[in-house]
Amino acid sequence: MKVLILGADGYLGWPTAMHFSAKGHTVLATDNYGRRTRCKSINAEPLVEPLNLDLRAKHWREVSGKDIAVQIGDCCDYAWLKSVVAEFQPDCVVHYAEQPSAPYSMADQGKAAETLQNNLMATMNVVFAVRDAAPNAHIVKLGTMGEYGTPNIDIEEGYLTVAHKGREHTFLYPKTPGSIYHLTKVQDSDLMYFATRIWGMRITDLNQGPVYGIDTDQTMLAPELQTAFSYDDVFGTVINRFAVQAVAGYPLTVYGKGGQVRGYLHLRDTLACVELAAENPAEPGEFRVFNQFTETFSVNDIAGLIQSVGERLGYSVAVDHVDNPRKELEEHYYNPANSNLLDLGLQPHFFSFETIKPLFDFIETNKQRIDTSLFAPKVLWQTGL
Ligand code: USQ
Repeated sequence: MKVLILGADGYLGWPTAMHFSAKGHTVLATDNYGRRTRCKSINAEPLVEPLNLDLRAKHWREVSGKDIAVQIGDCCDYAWLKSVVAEFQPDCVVHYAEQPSAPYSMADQGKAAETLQNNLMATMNVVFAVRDAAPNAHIVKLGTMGEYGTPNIDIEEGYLTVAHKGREHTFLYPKTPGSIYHLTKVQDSDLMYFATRIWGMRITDLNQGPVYGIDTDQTMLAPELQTAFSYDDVFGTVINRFAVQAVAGYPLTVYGKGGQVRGYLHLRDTLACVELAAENPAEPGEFRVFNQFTETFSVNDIAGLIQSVGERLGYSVAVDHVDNPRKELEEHYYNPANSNLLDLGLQPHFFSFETIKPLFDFIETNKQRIDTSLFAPKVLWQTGL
């Protein structure tokens, strides 16, 4: 397959590019380095800032003998994006090119507007570029489990059949997002569903939970192939943050009561899921939704798991409950379905000492770079930064 990866400089994007390349696909990796700009703008550098894409592609060539082509550009620039799609003629477009942080989107009006502008414009441009320049290509789009929120009924995969006054209809599952960022993902989903119904496009929406881990078969091959790893309160996800806090000897920052449940997955499983979606494309006119996580945990569960792994590795790990900066339910029903990817053959890497130890090893190696001022949450959902 010819696979176009949009947002290839991110935590998920670069490992995805190497994964497809390792499997023998032809990969074009693009990014506008927006993640780097945003991290710098809030003084929240990753634990290790990776090499730029050209240099990483060069190292990948040396290590694997395979090429990843790189183009730097912004998906909000339609002329650029359309020319990339027209020239490359992808079979599959993996779309990660969004502002991915809920706290960032809640910091102030400017960052909320930037998130809306970037995410909605990028997705609209991807849809039009594929429709007009490579109409048979399959779009694999990163959505989020947070689109659903935490409703008091089971969460299905994408759709809900509603019985009303003796008749039935199947709709996109009703969404209750909890941040401006998550709201943009809901709006993306509506736009893409529209594109499949009206223009017969082929789109898979991967509603992913928070990802953790640093190691994949390819990132482990050389330090130069590392991906971006954030642990700050804005761009870091909770399991990665807790692992860094454990290594730094900082009490784990459980927000509020810690009963918030989400669906989690290891970085390795993100790659497997995206590959499964790409290799089993949606049909023309089909808007396919997969809930992309492997197991559910409350924040308290995660704190306990990180504490036990950390203590087994010789760290002394305390758990703190800090005032919740977000507006979210801290005790709630949560029962999301996730059988679609398992049915396609996903074999999960569940949380365990073995799956989490490489993360602790990576953090220990870079321990001197940890900035403990990045641990406490600073963005309040009610008042911003
Ligand atoms: N949390 C803590 N302590 C922390 C950090 C987070 O208790 O130090 C809690 C949050 O309040 C939340 C849960 O942990 O209840 C998950 O937070 P998170 O920061 O790991 O994840 P979130 O902000 O929801 O966003 C992340 C990614 C986003 C992705 C989303 C999937 O940044 O790109 O879409 O996970 S999901 O959460 O399913 O919407």
